[in-house]
Amino acid sequence: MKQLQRRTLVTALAAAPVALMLPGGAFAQKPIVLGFSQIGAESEWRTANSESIKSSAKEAGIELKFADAQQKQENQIKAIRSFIAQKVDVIAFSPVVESGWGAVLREAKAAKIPVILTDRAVNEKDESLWVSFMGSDFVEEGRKAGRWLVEKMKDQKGEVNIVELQGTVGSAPAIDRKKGFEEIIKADPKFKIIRSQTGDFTRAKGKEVMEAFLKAEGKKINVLYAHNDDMAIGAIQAIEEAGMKPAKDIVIISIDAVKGAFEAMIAGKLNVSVECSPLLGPQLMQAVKDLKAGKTLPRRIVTEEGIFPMETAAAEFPKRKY
Ligand code: GYE
Repeated sequence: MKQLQRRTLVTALAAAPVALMLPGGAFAQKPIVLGFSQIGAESEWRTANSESIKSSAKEAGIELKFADAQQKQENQIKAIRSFIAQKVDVIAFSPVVESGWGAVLREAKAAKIPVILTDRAVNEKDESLWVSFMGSDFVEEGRKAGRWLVEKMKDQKGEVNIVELQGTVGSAPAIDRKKGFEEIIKADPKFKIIRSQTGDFTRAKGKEVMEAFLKAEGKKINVLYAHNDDMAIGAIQAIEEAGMKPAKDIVIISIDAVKGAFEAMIAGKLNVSVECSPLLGPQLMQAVKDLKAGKTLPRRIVTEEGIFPMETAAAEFPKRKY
């Protein structure tokens, strides 16, 4: 070590608070601090996503400040403001809805704190407000659900009456999963969405809204398209309580492919689940490290995913990680 460096080190040492020194005399490197604003704990998907982020931060040695917004945008905005005030190194968040983020994102930019979007997109015009967006292609997930249905019903002559349980109003996955599904089914006029309402991505709401659908339409319903597994699982309960057989009297399609969906498929109550991976933690931590190392991140990092029809569920189940 050169003389000058040593002197700087000694000076730094003299000034350093005790917390900076590790047992054994080595210096603790200041960890990267990541502020993460999570939507809530509305679904099995979300729980797995939070778990992935927490465990991979620990593994990567990144100090994580984790805030749960209980599905409220105002809480997310508050959390992001507090991360800015605390001068974290990087902010990441999963925006509950697409719009209304401009002001807080401009505040982060003014404070020179890079923002990474995970899981859901925002619809702000100024794309310089975030450095990267990582997550699934929700439109494609909707298309996969639609293609599966078109194939399943290809020999059906009469009308196919569909009820749809939408995700959170104004959220990217609700908007895009609807869009992708409709794009595919509109090719054949026999497919009709006769009811469509939000179940807010939760089991309880999925059940409640399905009860209302059944009351209004009863046996007319041929298909349920749920924007996530939790709502489908809630709806399955409603269908059984109405004395009908899920996956037989009503064909059920959902999205996420969480463990609960596999259990339902193995039990013969859910026909298919389109995969949407919540395991974004490792790639988020890598991105945070890359940013701090001065690298430029790709603007878009898309998650690779598949589709699991009921017939494949038993063989796939042991391999599932969420
Ligand atoms: O499909 C749903 C969750 O944004 C992809 O949010 C996520 C969705 C997921 O509540 O279960």
